[in-house]
Amino acid sequence: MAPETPGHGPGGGNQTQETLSNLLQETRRFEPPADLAAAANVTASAYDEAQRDRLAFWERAAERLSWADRWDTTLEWNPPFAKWFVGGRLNVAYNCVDRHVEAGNGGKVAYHWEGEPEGDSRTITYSDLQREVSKAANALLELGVRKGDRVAIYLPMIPELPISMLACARIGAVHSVVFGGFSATALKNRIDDADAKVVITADGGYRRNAPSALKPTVDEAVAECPQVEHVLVVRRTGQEVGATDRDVWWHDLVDRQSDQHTPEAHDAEDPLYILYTSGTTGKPKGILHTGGGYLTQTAWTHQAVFDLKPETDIYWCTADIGWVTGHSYIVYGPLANGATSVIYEGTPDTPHRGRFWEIVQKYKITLLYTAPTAIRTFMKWGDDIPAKFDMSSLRVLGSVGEPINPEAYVWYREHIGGNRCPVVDTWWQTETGAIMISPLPGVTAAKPGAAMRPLPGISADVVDDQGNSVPNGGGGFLVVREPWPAMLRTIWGDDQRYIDTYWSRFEGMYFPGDGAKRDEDGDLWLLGRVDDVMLVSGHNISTTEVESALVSHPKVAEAAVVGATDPVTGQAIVSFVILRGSAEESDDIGAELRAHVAKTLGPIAKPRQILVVPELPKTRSGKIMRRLLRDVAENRSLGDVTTLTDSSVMNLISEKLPSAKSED
Ligand code: 6R9
Repeated sequence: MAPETPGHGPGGGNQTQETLSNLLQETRRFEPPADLAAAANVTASAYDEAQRDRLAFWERAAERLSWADRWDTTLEWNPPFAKWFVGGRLNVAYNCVDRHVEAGNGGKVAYHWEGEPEGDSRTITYSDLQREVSKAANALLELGVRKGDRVAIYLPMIPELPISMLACARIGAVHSVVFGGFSATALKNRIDDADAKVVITADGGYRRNAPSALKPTVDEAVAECPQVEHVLVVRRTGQEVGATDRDVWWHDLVDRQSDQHTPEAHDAEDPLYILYTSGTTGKPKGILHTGGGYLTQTAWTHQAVFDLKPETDIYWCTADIGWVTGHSYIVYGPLANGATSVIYEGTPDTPHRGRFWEIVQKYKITLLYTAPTAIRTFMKWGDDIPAKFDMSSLRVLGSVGEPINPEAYVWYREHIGGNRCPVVDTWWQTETGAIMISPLPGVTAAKPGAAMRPLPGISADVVDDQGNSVPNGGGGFLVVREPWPAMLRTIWGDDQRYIDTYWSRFEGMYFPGDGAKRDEDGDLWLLGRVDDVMLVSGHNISTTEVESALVSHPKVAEAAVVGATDPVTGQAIVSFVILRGSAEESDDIGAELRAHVAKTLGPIAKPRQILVVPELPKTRSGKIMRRLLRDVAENRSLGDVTTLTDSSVMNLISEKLPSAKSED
């Protein structure tokens, strides 16, 4: 979701001394638990080591993997094109699967898979995974897939999804996973852009207590994709599927394959996968990742940020594998580390709103990684739901996807983590491939809402409009100054767009499109997309700070704010809020919340309007789409709604604004 037009952002080009206001003051601190700190995988010395010699630090991280041939050059940097571990050769699937079996851990569980229908579960050991991946690799070879070919994967959250990805990685084919909620047009565009010759899908998956079909969408998409030679179909729901002459059932083809396959080593810089960003507008960008650097950083960060102890931890990342979080922290990072993970197919409210906590209790999850959108939903549903479950197994909690409001962080810490577990707020992107900015659970005295410091080996900074570092207490643009192993290598088929989108705003720096501030202690706070920044009476105010102030009111579960044109102040702040389950909507809630924001952040940030709404528009990966709220607030007809999860939400919101009309 990086900007299409670098140069948009705080200041709108008309720069004053202040790039982005720093309004929110937060004094709460959470020290790492002493026992965790004493046994932590990574200690404070890692920062010094990486500081002394960044490349040597990443070499040591790469040495955690098994290489067929060691690299001769750690980094080849022809800005903005990076190559890591040049000359090195490895097989990513071997690293994720076979080497654990060879080390005697074949009986260890790789995945506890939990289907949405209760009681529908599967346990997959590393030996099972080795056999399944080998069979799938042999099947792809039989279908004519060769090294470098692209395979589109459009599957629900079932074991065949990671198995398919690993089968591609094993033979050197490039996977392009398309989130199972995307439309036929979106799927077709992605198949075309990557020129995929095989599509792997299923009849359907389970969602909200019902089978939800996938195959008809694939049929519609591939009808217009002559380059697709085969469609490999997993039977999951048993729904009727229309058969075409390109279709082949997974159980017919894969089940009869040999479960032996010898992985060959691939170049560290051979493509591993393409993943289209969850961008809100424009042609999707195919973010290209390669094997060696990507696996190095996902594996290192996963054991560092979650303090993973593979022998004892049970880890659960609730993301969909269709997003980068699932690629890096359900599939590649955890498997490279030999972890035991849980994969859950369904939604958090099926068959009841305690499903997540029931899963935590059932598998005795120790490490949990989820998103602010989910945490705010749980806050809205009420504290009594998680209270019914035994979650004493948990020891580290993670957050990713959006800035986490301090109040949501504290709620997560208290109601899920029993005030015992550190919360790590991890900032990164599809483009960065792996976590970049995050606390370390055994080192950092964390502040609620702050991603804190760049991880060892990462040179992130906050700069002003001219690209100069802002002093402590200042806000501006987040940038990365040095290449990192898991960075995107380019946009698939479009080097120029890669240069324009990420490397043109600031000379020699990667610009992710996010705003940030560096507080008085030098710690980093992410402030949302710079395109969303509001310009009120000459001040650049981030949506994040105002939203966090609203969420800090006991009646508010979730908030989204936008700047709407205002004759007096340039832009005025319009807020959309969802109340907590326990709060009643009263006539004076608007006045109460406006006063609360003014008191928390100062009068400059006081919203002009507060609208209580039942839902907020979100992307399919759960990020608030402020652009559409801006359309509502400014009485415009709605822009592109194709990436919205549920377009009826916009009608519900428009009804709340008497003067606004939605033409959706
Ligand atoms: C991993 C992922 C990337 C964008 C990113 C930023 C936002 C993600 C965040 C965060 C604040 C965090 N974002 N994590 N903002 N704090 N901890 O989400 O990838 O789907 O590509 O989105 O998400 O705006 O630029 P992706």
